[in-house]
Amino acid sequence: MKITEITTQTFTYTSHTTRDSEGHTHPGPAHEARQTLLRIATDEGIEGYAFGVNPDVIRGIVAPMLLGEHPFYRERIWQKLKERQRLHLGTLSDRVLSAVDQALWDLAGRALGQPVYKLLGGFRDKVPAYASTMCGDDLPGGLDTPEAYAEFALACKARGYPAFKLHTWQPPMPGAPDVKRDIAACTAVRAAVGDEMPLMLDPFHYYSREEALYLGRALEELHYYWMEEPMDEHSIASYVWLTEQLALPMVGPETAEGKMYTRAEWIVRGASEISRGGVGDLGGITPLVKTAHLCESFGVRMEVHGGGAANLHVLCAMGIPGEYYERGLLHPFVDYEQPAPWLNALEDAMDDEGFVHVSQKPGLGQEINFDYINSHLVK
Ligand code: XYH
Ligand code: MG
Repeated sequence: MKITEITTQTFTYTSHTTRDSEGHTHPGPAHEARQTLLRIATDEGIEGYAFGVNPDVIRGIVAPMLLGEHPFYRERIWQKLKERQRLHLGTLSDRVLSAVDQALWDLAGRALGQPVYKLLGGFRDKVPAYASTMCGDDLPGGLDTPEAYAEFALACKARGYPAFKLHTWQPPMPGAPDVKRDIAACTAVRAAVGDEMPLMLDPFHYYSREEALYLGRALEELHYYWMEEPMDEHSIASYVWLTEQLALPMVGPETAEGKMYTRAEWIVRGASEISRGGVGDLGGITPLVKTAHLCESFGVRMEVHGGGAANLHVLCAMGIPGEYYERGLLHPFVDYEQPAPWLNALEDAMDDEGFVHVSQKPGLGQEINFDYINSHLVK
């Protein structure tokens, strides 16, 4: 089998979320947005798909490297793309590698008639989800006050979520960042849901050591389950210092570049108790599985960053399983139970007990609406 064609299709859809100047998502007025489908085709008629690539990078860098390759040689392809990144980091990002790797895993599953997690070595078929909120805002009735977070946490608990993670207020929101306001929101949520529900905080990502310590000590008093990325993750020494001061587990790194290599450095230096990574951060399913095995070798749990089919398949194939599937980002004004316009079904439908079930369909199991895509193509 050989890769004979790599194409992209960019299409429009109506979005109800916007991004602020820092890139955080919030509810927003309906507006036209664009998405891109990556398609990898072979001489045997089997195809693999993924979403969210830059067509120019696929056409200019990726396609010339992959055409003629056997699509099952994912490790060789991923290594070649990783090496090519060195002088192309501005274009050949980990997110591009992630989409290409996901499409190759999807293709293999479709070719062999198996869901990806069973190709990886299945461990479980469902994962408990935690509710992961959008960042705070100033929308009346949104996530604009500590009481609003408490009310939303109760709604998520009633929906069946076994755990709840706050992303609190970030710049450019007025008054952000504010450690005391973060603590007020965490206190209100704990008071609302009671002492048993696991609660986590993912605050402003650039607090000082002193602010992060002050915040962590407050979360210990509130019996929070973990804290994530309170400081710049490029300073491993700061996280080593913080973990030495706190019993509260630190989870990371999430956004620090460097794939599984960075996760290895954090583990050997004791910068966090729980590791973290997702297909988007690490460059695909292939490196995320490498990282899961690295963590297992050190007896370290890895909490997977972000939702989506690819992350869910890896979560269902982990020997030391990440405890939760991150479902979100959620907000009182956003109906998360509606699938994306280009999919016929949610990738992460959750049952009443708070479990997300991995697809048993071949490949990644995304139910792609090709008719929708073809009728909304950008000319
Ligand atoms: O919006 O800054 C953010 C968050 O970082 C979010 O995008 C990300 O999904 C996360 O932190 N998840 O834990
Ligand atoms: Mg995070």
